[in-house]
Amino acid sequence: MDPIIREIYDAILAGNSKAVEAKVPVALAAGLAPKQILEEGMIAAMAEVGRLFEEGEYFVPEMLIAARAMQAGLALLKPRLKEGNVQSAGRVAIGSVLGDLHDIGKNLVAMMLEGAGFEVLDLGTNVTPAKFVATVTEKDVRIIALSALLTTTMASMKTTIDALAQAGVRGKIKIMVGGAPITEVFARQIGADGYAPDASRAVALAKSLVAA
Ligand code: B1M
Repeated sequence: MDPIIREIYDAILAGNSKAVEAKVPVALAAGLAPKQILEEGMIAAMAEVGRLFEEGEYFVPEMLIAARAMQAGLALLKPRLKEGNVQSAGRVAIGSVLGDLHDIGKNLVAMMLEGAGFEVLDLGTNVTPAKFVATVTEKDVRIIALSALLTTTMASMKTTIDALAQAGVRGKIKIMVGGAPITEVFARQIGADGYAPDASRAVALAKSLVAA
């Protein structure tokens, strides 16, 4: 691993936002690709945080401060993750489903979609099915993007899709889903139009859904 990326990785593990904010510009100035900083430094560090949590070495506070450090780094990478001169590709409403407070992956997907020219309405976390329905009814949304990180909140994705169908707006929009426990098979089972395993594939999926 590149030494600067290692420092970013270690700073996220330690939950040291200030160090992350100091090191990301150094890595960019050294010519490292934003994608490499993101994947090898930041996402890899969060995976390690998850492993340490599973092993009982980290607890919720450690996860939380690591998440804050990751968000600080993401904010600095955001301008560099955008593609240049892209035209509006459509409006996407994104949110972490009801019961789910995880937002780093959702924010990353939102950021990459914006970078690819989508207009993104970020509804935040713990978003109720009613809020998604109201957004479709009130805004000209082409895609609803649902994120879930917990096995227990996967069910909220189905509840949301069912609520959109019951409100009679399911046919107006495409629905994409993602998040660590989500699979292609699950997406099909709950009636989503597509699944993406990561943020860059979420962009490709969104493009194909608006073109369909
Ligand atoms: Co949570 N947590 N957490 N947590 N947390 C996990 C998810 C967990 C796997 C940790 C573990 O045990 N190894 C575990 C879930 C177990 C399970 O359900 N099977 C877990 C748990 C148990 C919990 C609590 C229940 C802990 C507790 O309170 N006892 C609690 C639940 C809170 C709630 O939501 N109601 C909880 C709380 C938290 C914090 C608040 C402390 C914090 C979140 C802070 C925040 O998000 N602002 C947190 C964190 C940081 C994690 C881990 C360590 C990291 C998640 C992350 O940000 N990853 C996580 C362990 C892990 O994932 N290895 C864990 C980095 C991010 C870039 O990846 O979010 O996967 P990810 O997003 C990816 C893809 O999934 C995909 O693209 C992204 C980028 O490539 N993607 C999409 C995501 N959404 C998408 C949508 C798409 C397409 C792709 O289309 C719409």
